[in-house]
Amino acid sequence: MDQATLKEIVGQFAIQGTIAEIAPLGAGLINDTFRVITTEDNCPNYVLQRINNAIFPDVEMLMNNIQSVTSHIRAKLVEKGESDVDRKVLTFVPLTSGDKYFYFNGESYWRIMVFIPNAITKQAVNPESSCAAGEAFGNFQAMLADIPVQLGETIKDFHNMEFRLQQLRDAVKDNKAGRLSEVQYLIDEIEKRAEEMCKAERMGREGTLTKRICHCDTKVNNMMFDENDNVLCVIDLDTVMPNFIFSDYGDFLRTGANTAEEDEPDLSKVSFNMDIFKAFTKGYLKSAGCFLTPTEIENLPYAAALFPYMQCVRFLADYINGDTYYKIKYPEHNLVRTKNQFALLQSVEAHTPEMKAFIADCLK
Ligand code: GN1
Ligand code: MG
Repeated sequence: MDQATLKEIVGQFAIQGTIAEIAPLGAGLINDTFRVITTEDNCPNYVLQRINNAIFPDVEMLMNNIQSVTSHIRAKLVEKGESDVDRKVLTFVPLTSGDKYFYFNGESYWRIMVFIPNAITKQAVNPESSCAAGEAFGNFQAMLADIPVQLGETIKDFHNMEFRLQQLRDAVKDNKAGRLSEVQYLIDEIEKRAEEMCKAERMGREGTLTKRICHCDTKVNNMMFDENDNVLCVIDLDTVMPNFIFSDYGDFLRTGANTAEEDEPDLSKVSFNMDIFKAFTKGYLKSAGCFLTPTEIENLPYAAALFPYMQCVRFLADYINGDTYYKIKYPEHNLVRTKNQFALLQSVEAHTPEMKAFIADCLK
C-alpha cells in the first residue's frame, strides 16, 4: 500500500503531530499492521491496523468491545494507583469527525492506537517471563470479571471445539483444493481424539463449566514486555469475549512452551517445554487461583492439549480448503503448521501425568 493512501487514512484520526513515515509492523496472521512515526519528539508514535473484515464481520461490535475492555482496565489500574498506566493498557484514537474508533475508506476498516514506547514483544519466553505472563493473563481475566457491559462474540464459536471439528469435516467433504489424500493420516489422528477434546463443550452444556471473559489469543507475541522483562500489557484484543478459561491458559502454552515456532518444519525441534509449563502455571494460579473452580483447575492439562489440537484442526481445515483464512508464505505453510501442532500435541500427551502431579503439588 502506498504512503499517500496510508497517510490519508491516518489523517482521519485525531492523532497528534505530523506523520514522518508509515512502515509495516509485526507478524500477525489476521490483520495488517503498520507503525506510524511522527516527526515531533513530544508526540507519540502510533500503530495503524487494517481490520480483517472477512474474519471480523461486525467491526462496530468489535471496536465497542475493545473500548469497553480498555476503559475498564484503565479504570482498574488507576483505582489501584498503578504508575505508567499508558504503557499498561492500549489507547485507541477516535476519528476527528466524531467518537467512532474506526474508519472505513470505502475498501477496508482501519483503527489506530498509541504505540507503547520502549516495549517489546517476544516470539519466545524463558521461565521467568512465562511466570510473569501467567500472572498477567490471570490478572487480565480477574480485571474483566466485573465489566459492566455484555461483550459481543466477535467470532462466533471461535474456540468451540465441536464447531472447529465440524469445519474440518466439511472441508474434508468438499476437498476443494484436492489435498485430501496427502493428509488422511492426520485426519485419522484427529478423529481418534475428537470425543475427548470436545469435553469442554459437554461440561458447558451440563452446567459444570461456565464461561468468563477471556483474551482468546494469548500467543506469546500478544503481550508487551518492558526493558526489564516485566509484562506491561496484553495486546491484540479482537477476540476478547466470554469463553472457557482453557482458552487463555492453553493458547499461551501452545506458543510459549513449544520449543520451536508454530511453523517450524523440522519436527525434531518441536516439543513441550515443562519448565515453561511449570513457570506459567505457577504465575497463572497465583493470580487466578482464587477464582478458578476445582473443575477448571483439574482440567488445565486438558487445556494444554486442547489448544495444539484445535490449532492443528484449524490449520488443517485451512490447508484442505486451499488457504483461505491464515496468511501463508508458501503453498505448504498450513500443512507445516498442522504437523508442527500435531507433534506438539503428542509431546503434551506424553507429559500429562507429570503436569497433573505438578498442579496437585501447587495446590498443597
Ligand atoms: C491468529 O492474529 P494472530 O496471529 O494473533 C488467530 C488465532 C490463532 C493464531 C495462530 C482471529 O492470531 O486464533 O491461534 O493466528 N486469530 C484469529 O497463530 O483467528
Ligand atoms: Mg497477534
